[in-house]
Amino acid sequence: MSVSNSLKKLSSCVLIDLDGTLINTDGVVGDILRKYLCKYGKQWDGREALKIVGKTPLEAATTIVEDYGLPCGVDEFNSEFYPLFSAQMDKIKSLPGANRLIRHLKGHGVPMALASNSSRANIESKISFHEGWKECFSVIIGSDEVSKGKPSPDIFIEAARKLNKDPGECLVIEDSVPGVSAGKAAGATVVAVPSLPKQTHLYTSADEVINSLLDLKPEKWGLPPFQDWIENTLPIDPWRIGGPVIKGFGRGSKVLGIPTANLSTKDYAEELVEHPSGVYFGWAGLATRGVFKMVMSIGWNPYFNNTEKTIEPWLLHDFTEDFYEEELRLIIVGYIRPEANFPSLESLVAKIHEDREVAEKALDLPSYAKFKDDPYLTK
Ligand code: ADP
Ligand code: RBF
Ligand code: MG
Repeated sequence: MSVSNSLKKLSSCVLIDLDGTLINTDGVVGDILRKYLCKYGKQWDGREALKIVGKTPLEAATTIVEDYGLPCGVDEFNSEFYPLFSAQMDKIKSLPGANRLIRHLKGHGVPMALASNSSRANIESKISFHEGWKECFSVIIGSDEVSKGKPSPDIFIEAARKLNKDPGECLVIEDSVPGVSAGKAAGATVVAVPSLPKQTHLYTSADEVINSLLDLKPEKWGLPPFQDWIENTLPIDPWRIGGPVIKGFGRGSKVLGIPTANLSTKDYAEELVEHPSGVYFGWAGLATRGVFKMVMSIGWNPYFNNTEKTIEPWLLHDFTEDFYEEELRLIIVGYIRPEANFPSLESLVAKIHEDREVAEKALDLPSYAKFKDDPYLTK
């Protein structure tokens, strides 16, 4: 999957997809379709999302009309869907790390093109809600400006041409399978950031598959490195979550020797979209016991291949008893790494202990230490 260093082409510019890569369009589309399909007595099945990711608007509409057997034509569907979608466009949020990435590249003078299967007019409307984005792109190109949308390479070839670059000098960043195919067919280097979980196996033609934009290492592709990592940690906007400690799979202490006090993910569905799965750290408060350093995983635990996402903080303190059902408060202040799979339980455990050391040390840095006294932890 990853190319060896000797074969690796260095990039001097970036061609980036919009929906699912920089913004969470699927969230809003899903909300609209859920209500819209009700009208026809149908139920929106999140799994359909897989089929429409990366398609042109016409293809996506055709798929929905056919799959749900709607008694309307594609044109009628579009004429009803688009006004609903336009009215909600301001609610489409940027994805984790999107702002950081484009501001970093812009700041270093890296030429950037926005290359999307959506129409030019739609792209312009969507990015108008994100301050400063339009100015970051010297080229914007939609599928209505070339003869064929992705997976055809046309969009990326045209974007490169307008940047006066050879596609081979371009790094494409894409969330969808058709987008990755388009980038490779154009001759570009492609980093995939799948927008749907557990789909890595579908992206074998990409040069690299990363979990979120937070994991992009621009220097791997000849672009300027991010400078915001501090001692192997990436500061994030502090994220406060809390609730009663719930039962997990009973594996933490038993199988790994690492107890994790699980929190319910139910109340945090929306915020979890804004925070990719991965290993994070911060401070944990238990009203009657105090405030402790904490390192945690959020996600599906690839080694165990869970079907449900879990939130699992390991409090860095020896407790003499369990504290199930007690109110646990967390302030998550930094990111360490994506979740990974491991060849053995020992190597998973060793990695978690490495995470613990990174977190323990980082939390003494003033910029992270100051949150220890936050009233949210114990109130
Ligand atoms: P579960 O799968 O139910 O989460 P674990 O084996 O992971 O079970 O154990 C977690 C429980 O252990 C927590 O809910 C908490 O009550 C207790 N516990 C004891 N020490 C710690 C610690 N240092 N960090 C987190 N939880 C701890
Ligand atoms: N599980 C994984 O499958 N992959 C990981 O990379 C991973 N990293 C973790 C990092 C930390 C700091 C912690 C506390 C847990 C991590 N786990 C990971 C989760 C571990 O599998 C989980 O806590 C146990 O399965 C208990 O439910
Ligand atoms: Mg646990």
